[in-house]
Amino acid sequence: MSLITRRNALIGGAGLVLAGCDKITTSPTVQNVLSLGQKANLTAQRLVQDRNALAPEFTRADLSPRFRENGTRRPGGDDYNAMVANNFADWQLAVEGMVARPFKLSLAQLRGAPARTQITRHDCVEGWSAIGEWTGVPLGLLLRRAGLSSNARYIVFHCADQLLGAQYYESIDLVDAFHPQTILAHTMNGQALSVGHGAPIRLRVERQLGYKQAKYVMRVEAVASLDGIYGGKGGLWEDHSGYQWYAGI
Ligand SMILES: Nc1nc2c(c(=O)[nH]1)N[C@H]1C(S)=C(S)[C@@H](COP(=O)(O)O)O[C@H]1N2
Ligand SMILES: [Mo]
Repeated sequence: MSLITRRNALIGGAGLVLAGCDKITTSPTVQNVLSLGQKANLTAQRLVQDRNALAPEFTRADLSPRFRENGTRRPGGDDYNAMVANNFADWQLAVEGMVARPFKLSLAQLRGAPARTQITRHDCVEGWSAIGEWTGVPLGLLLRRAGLSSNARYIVFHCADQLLGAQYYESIDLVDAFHPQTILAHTMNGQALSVGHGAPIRLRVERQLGYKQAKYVMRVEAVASLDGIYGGKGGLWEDHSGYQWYAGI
């Protein structure tokens, strides 16, 4: 679609009418209005394009020899330990909230689902980066299967661990939720995801910083608002340390 068509669509067809009328379009006032509209449109368009752009992907030769385990390295509690002990055979991921058809999937079902593999760089706010290969189910696929409500605005990831005396959780908007590189990864560097890196599954949302990459994801919930979800700021670090909710790289 050309830029002009987009502009006309955005300003409700007025551009089409004006385009055929030299007298009006050459008047300075109308020129100003048009160029303002065009600027606003370009800004909006750039924002959307920026948000949908892919994060850089690398090759196996670029993989970091060591990928640090950060934050929780093993969730406490008998429940999690019991799940590790039987290889998450009884574990299920719940996809629920504002969806028409909530469902649960076992780890075997997730492993058998269509997957995407990507080699990306993880950037932690603490100042380290590492390149890893992630394989997992595109989140958008799960949300489509669940029939996401048109009132849903955010996807919340409920995790198995606590930090700073609070439950770890994270959230993203629908642009990131349906971004092609947003996956629930069950495999890292070709191996089942380890406990240190978030077993059985962890989020990869590649356009954002490390703390958004929720490990130990137990439940995916679609919501209309983040108000009333834990501290209300959309994530553990956002609630307790003032980190930005949108942590774009
Ligand atoms: N559930 C959970 N997810 C988490 C964390 C955590 O402590 N608990 N730490 C975050 C931070 S700050 C980073 S940098 C990455 C670290 O992932 P890694 O251990 O695979 O390097 O996970 C993020 N996701
Ligand atoms: Mo981090």
